[in-house]
Amino acid sequence: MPRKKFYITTPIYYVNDVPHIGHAYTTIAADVLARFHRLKGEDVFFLVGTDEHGQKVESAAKAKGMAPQEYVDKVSEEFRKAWTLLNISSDVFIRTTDTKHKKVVVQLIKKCFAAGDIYKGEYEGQYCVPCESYWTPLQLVNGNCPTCNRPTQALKEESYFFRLSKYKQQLLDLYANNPGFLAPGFRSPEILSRVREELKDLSITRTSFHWGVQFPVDKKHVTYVWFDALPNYISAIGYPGKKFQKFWPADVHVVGKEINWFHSVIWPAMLMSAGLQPPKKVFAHGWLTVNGEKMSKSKGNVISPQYLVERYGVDVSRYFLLSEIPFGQDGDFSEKALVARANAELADALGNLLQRTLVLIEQKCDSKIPRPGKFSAEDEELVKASDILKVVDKHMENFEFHRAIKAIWEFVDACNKYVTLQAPWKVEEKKRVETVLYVLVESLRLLSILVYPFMPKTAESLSAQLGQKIGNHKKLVFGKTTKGAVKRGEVLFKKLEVAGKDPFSALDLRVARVLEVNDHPNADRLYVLKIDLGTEQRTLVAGLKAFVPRDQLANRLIVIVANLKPHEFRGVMSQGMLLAAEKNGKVVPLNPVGAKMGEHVLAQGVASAPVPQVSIEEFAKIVLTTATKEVMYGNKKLVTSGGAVAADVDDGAKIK
Ligand code: ME8
Repeated sequence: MPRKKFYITTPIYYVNDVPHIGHAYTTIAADVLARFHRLKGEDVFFLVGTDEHGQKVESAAKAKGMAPQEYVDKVSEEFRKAWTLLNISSDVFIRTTDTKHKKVVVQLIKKCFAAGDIYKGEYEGQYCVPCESYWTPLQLVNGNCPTCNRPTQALKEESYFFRLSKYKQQLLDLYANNPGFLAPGFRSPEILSRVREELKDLSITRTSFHWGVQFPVDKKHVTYVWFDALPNYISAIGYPGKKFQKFWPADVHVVGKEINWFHSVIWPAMLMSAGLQPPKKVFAHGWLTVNGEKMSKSKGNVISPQYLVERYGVDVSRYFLLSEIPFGQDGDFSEKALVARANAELADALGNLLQRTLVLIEQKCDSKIPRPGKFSAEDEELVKASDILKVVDKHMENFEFHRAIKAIWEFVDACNKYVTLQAPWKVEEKKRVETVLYVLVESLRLLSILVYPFMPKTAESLSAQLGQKIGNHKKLVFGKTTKGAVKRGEVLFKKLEVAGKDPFSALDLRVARVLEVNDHPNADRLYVLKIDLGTEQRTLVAGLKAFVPRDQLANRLIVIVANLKPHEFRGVMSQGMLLAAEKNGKVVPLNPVGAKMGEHVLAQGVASAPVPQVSIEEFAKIVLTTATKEVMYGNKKLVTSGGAVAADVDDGAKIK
């Protein structure tokens, strides 16, 4: 019997933005499924990648003064790095600028053309440039784009169309014959009614920009970004070759709800036109907010995968995102909730269970896993409680990660209760002690397999500390013959704290280089600076014009509050604040002597744990001053790798 195959994909993310927690959320969920299906013994193919063409990307490259290819190479690499950080076990990272991919796009378009499904027409409509979407007057919200709420523009251009309307009945049949196709189920009524009522032909080419796949039917045209992006799911598995024959149709495309229409309607219709099978399922999950707010660059509350991993660790972040929010629903990411869950469920429940068990085996059995004696009723009860694979499997099949985790943690709780009640440290009879400890080791071995998809590193450490190799689902049966010696290593989870206790630790002070100094268009006393943080460029507004000549600012290093809530100064948004020292009417920017661009500025002896954002009021409570021309936080110096941060003013200056 050949192994069952499982082909799972994430969206390919646009490279006009750097990776953030929203992208991480989808990708982690898909990774958990991929790992779960590997444990089931299936032949898994897991695809991730980047969407690199289109007007948005062309404009983003231009804004950075880079050639499009150079720009997409750079940002695509950031996604790759983020997925390595988050321990994503993808098989292929597809890029739409790959030559092989572009060939498949052309092949697919030719097939649709040959089927009579592509024709030339004229497109007229309200167009949203950032979203690359035309909208009908009915779809606009107060005249603005319904997705991003920005103004749209009336546009008319020659365009090729895809006969989407022709596939109405076939699409409705697809949904009717495959009840699991539109998932989660509560999203299907909206798709069904839109397909029934508003299925129009789709404009699939543009002439207004160049960065994309040339349209094979007419070289003046560039292929619309979705007609270029969606085929990644077949180009990545070598359409029309052997791998494609083996893995297509995809078992599931995991996407965010805002791109459900493209995946559930347009993509199957394209495939039908080309004579190919539609995927088996599109799962559209909900939207994440951060502390109750929509994430946005201008709000400055975007959380990066690096931040998550550095601050909380990869497994804690993975666990939290999937245990907290029912997949499919909208949900909120809050660091307070993360810390509470991590401490209770990970450090206290799972971490302590392992720790207690290992210490007892060291003390009572010289680190060797003992042979069990006869099982008591309580032992048998725990064995029964360990038999949860079926339940977990059912939840995973339904994409209900939070339920799967809950079922696993019920077992963790049962184990903890068991240790407390059996209290092996008090028991006299040696065989009974050994039996209890054996039951615990075996339970933890099962847990290592159960938690593996969610927290692979933790699972590996857990099984290594038990002296075992991590198993698959075949090994997920409570046995009586597990042998070996335990090897206590690092604790699985350290206790976390919500931000630092010292208010300074919430700050993200960083060294930046000034690239440009311009006058503020609407304010006499303000400069508008363009600065470089190494990882990104930003705009800052600074009230220095009366104090510092332009040429003394240009190209020098400064210190900024990088996580200050962005603020608009007379029409110019300042993304952070330059720090300067003021005393007796003299104002000088802080001087990070010998520092490197982008590095963090710390207060000696204060742990740094920057939060995503601080308000100006919070910042104002943190008093910084100067002593002997150095910048101080209380009696602690502000430092970089170059030493103390300097400010050429008298002692006791105010820093702001
Ligand atoms: O749409 N909450 O790319 P994209 C949850 N290139 N998920 C979020 C999120 C949030 N706040 N923000 C983003 C595109 N996502 C196209 C896809 S596929 C052939 C082409 C996740 O960079 C979610 O998965 O805008 C969403 O669908 C995706 O990122 C959008 O990524």
